[in-house]
Amino acid sequence: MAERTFIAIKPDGVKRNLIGKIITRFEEKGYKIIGLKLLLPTLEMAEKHYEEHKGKPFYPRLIEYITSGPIVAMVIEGCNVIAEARRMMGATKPEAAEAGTIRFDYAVSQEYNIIHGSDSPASAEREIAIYFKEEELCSDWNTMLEIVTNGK
Ligand code: D4T
Repeated sequence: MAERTFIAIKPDGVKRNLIGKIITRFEEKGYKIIGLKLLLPTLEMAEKHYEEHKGKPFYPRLIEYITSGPIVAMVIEGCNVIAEARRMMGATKPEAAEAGTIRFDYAVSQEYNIIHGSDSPASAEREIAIYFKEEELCSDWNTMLEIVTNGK
């Protein structure tokens, strides 16, 4: 069944010029990008996004990090995309991430780990709503392509 998930290339990924490489992995896998923007997360967005971690020792640094520079926020769609995108990202700790995953290939720290992806359908829905309005999502690509290629 087609699902949607929220993916963010975190500030370290953007600063390290990895936007294209990371987006390419999801495109080449076959997922459809239906939402895409570069933005500087506000404190309010960051606190909403990471509310489950509020009170944990790493929370203040996590908020500082995620608001320290622009992120690339994305919504991607496809079969089992929530779990599969997490598998493509690899474990939170890069040393535990499997070879060939994004975190294995590009990250060395659990704290600065390049990418975020929703971990469940409920998180995906909640996180998408923090960063996107429903009207900013384009899921009718095939129709748009028809128009472009057939002039209809
Ligand atoms: P995110 O949410 O950023 O995609 O990461 P994960 O889903 O893979 O991991 P998480 O929710 O457990 O952690 C959120 C975020 O906090 C940082 N973190 C986590 C940290 O700095 N120290 C820690 O001990 C933990 C557990 C890394 C990711």
